[in-house]
Amino acid sequence: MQPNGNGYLKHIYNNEYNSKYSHNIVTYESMIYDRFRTKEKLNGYWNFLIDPYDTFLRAEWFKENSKDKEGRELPCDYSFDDWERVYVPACWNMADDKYFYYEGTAVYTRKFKYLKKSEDRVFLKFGAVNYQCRIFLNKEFIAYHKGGSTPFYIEVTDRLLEENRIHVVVNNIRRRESIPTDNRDWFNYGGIYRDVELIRLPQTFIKTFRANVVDGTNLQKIKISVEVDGNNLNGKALLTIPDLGVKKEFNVNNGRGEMELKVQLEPWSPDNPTLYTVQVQYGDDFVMDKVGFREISVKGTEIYLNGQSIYLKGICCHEDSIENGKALSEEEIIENIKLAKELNCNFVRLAHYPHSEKITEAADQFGIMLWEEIAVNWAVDFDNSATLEDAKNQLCELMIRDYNRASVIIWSIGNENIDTDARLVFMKELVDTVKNMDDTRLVSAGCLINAEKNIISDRLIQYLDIIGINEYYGWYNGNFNLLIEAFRNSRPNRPVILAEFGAEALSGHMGTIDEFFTEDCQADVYRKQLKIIKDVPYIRGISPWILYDFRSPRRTNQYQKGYNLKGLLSADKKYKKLAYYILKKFYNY
Ligand code: GCB
Repeated sequence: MQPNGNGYLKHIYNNEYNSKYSHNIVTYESMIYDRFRTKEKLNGYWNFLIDPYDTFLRAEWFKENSKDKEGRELPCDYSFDDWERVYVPACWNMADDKYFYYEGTAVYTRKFKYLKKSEDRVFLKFGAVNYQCRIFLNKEFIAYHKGGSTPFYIEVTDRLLEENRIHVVVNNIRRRESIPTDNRDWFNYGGIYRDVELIRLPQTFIKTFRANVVDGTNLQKIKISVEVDGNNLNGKALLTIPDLGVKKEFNVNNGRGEMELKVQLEPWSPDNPTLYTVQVQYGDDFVMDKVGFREISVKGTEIYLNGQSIYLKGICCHEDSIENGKALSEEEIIENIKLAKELNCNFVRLAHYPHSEKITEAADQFGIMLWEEIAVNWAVDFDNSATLEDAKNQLCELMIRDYNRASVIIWSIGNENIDTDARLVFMKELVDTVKNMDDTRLVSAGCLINAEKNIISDRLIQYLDIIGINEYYGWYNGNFNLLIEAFRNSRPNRPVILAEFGAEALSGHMGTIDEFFTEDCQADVYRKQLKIIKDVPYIRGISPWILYDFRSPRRTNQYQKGYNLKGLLSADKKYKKLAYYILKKFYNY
């Protein structure tokens, strides 16, 4: 093929096409408080195409050039409206068997109408797109986002027409330098799998809105703070909390305002998950949230909720579903929280990446404490400064999204990384990022026992509030005596949570305790683990691995068939394995 005279085919010689679309980066800085705001959903059927050669980007299809310089019609390699239609939000892997293992680029497109009303500004929100995402609106490249599990926002005020065409170019290739890195023990779903929405706002609007207890005040004082964006950065905001009889004004200066006030409140706790409606009016803008107020802290090896020592009775959970992949329905999300409650849990570890904000809202409502995590999992490219920036950005996006959720008590900055110098520097930056942005929660990470010395000695621990330990005695290591010794050898000066332990079992597969993949073997591991754990005074919580079986392409034996079977329930959540009842009983005290 020869490039023709006017250069229409020039792109086939251009391998630098990616760098053309690596600016317009959207980060946590452009996030907007949006819970309970009126939104217009752009969910529904979109046209969809897998584009393994990146032809959309290379040939700039978004420009819809149909003529050459002399005005002659050119043949066209796409017809957007005839592409297959898939539902958004969803994972493409679940749309059709032919996409199940697809990793690469895919293009989504649709048209939508926009009728200007009284609003002054308009923002486009994506709840989550895995992993890289480039947005083109009305033939222009407008945004680039990295990170597969957190929301991002783009102002489109001056770009919207009455009739609009949007293209979303998604790429879910696993990369060494990404967060998560290329290797992991879960399925790499792709696509736009959380809501796409338009948000209309006044010229000056409330960009961030936070409500929390002031630490160390015995729940006597709360703090409300806002950040305002727009022309009118000085004025008075009105705070209303009807159930506390609060109606008070506070000043906003240079776009920032905050107020601390004395209150007498019912603290939020798993047994009594009280939520208050908190509202703020500023100029033409109004925001509200349903907020639980609680204090979480550590002292010595104890964890305190509202001043009382607690034990975290937890379970880990992936965001996975047989039918919907990562795009859980609201019913499935609530079901997961209810299943944890039924297991007598007060705590869930949301592994290993940010789950939907809807589960944090459900946890607030039903009373479950949460551990939220970013996917700094396994062998991350710790020497790479771009990887660190990506991790920090995802962490900030998560913290900003869920700041008002009382249920979230722990930010986890990673899972099972080897204790190297580069990793320590990287993780210290993440700890500092948390401490700068949110001092109302605890920091942790899933760490490993030092196998050589058989002791808890990961250097990261010095920076954490709570030590998370993952260990698989009874499964990857059969010698339980080593576990007893490891706990005996260790003298942590802060609380430990066993953030993972477990064993695999195929639902209904019975046998002896010595036969791998039987329910009996899994149950025996739980029995032995719990017997050891309960006598270790510094262990202040556990979250065994895992609530229900989940997809993982690494798991290929005759029982697994593409699933990690360490669930207490089967993947469809209909069957409870023997170990489920053991843990449920252990928690029932
Ligand atoms: C782990 C990992 C988790 C795996 C689990 C397992 O330690 O944190 O991602 O799925 O073990 O089943 O091996």
